[in-house]
Amino acid sequence: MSSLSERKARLIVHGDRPYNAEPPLDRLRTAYRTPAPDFYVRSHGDLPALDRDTWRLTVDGDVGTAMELSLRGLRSRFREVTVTATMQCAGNRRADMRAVAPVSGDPWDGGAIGTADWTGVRLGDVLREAGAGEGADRHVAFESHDGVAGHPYGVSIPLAKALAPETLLAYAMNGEALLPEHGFPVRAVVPGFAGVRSPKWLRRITVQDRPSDNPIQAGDYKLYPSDVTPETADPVRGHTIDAMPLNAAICEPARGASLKAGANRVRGYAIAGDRAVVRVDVSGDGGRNWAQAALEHEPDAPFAWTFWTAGLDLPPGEHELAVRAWDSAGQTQPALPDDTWNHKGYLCACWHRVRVSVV
Ligand SMILES: Nc1nc2c(c(=O)[nH]1)N[C@H]1C(S)=C(S)[C@@H](COP(=O)(O)O)O[C@H]1N2
Ligand SMILES: [Mo]
Repeated sequence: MSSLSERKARLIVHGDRPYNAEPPLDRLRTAYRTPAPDFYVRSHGDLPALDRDTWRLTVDGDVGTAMELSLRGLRSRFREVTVTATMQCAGNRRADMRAVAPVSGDPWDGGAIGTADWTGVRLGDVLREAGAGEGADRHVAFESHDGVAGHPYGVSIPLAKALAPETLLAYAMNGEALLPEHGFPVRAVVPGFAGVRSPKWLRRITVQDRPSDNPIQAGDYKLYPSDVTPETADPVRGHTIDAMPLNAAICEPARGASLKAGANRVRGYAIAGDRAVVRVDVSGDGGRNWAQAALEHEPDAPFAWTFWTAGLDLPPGEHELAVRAWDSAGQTQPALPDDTWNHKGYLCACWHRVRVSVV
């Protein structure tokens, strides 16, 4: 295994402490399953150093039998499953919103997203074994080993999503043990939800009758209207970001690329949460004319992204390429970052535009 500093050197690093980094978009587009060293890293505190042998997971709260599981116990008591799913940060593509007006947070380009085969056990199997109380108003709260401003990292998801077959306690990514920066030894993977709801470095799972009161859940990752400011933001009224919107990005050519006149290939990704991407339109003239991209999607991976490729015939000059995806409900993306701008810079899902010069 490469070292963390070797892996860091491969990525665009937004910050060292906490460590946040994303891959360049052209490299992200080379493999449907993102190799772990190329997978974006989003952390809120320092990376905890955990030991596979002494690690324990507590399952408690509104359960018939509280449990304490070792990694070996988790693996031997529950059936192993693999789910191919995309993980995406709620701040992916924030840089586009920052171009409209100032926003808080790291200026992610379109690389705060990646897809992997996640292997582990179903969270639902563990909760059923513990005898979790059922009921629509229940939530499953997670606590992790990393600390953020004096609190352990903590979030929650509704019980229904915790019991869904795609939701995992994962210990492997693309067939190998999780890397330290991706949650070793065990993390949750909640496909379709914003990455924030997939806690890394798990230590405790609690079934309860309300969402987690941890600041990450109760205060952060809320979607606000455009007229709300940091001073007026009321987290109780903000919308809790769980499911992610339809999105797409151009990975190649790169912004500012110099291209040859004539036939050019444009490639990228699109993602529609738990819906399917049914169409991707690509424009060579800022969205006046559109061409259809060819789609590439794995049949048994409803929570994984769609890769797309389009051919565009480009004349000499300065051009703005643009992409917009359509989902199975016939919905498409807003044209401009202004349309959904919010001061936290979350859920930037407008047409992705890339300026190129053609000679
Ligand atoms: N314990 C813990 N889990 C966490 C985080 C964190 O800082 N601490 N960051 C979350 C966020 S915001 C995202 S987008 C994903 C990123 O997962 P990755 O770093 O493996 O790509 O992890 C989530 N899980
Ligand atoms: Mo995130």
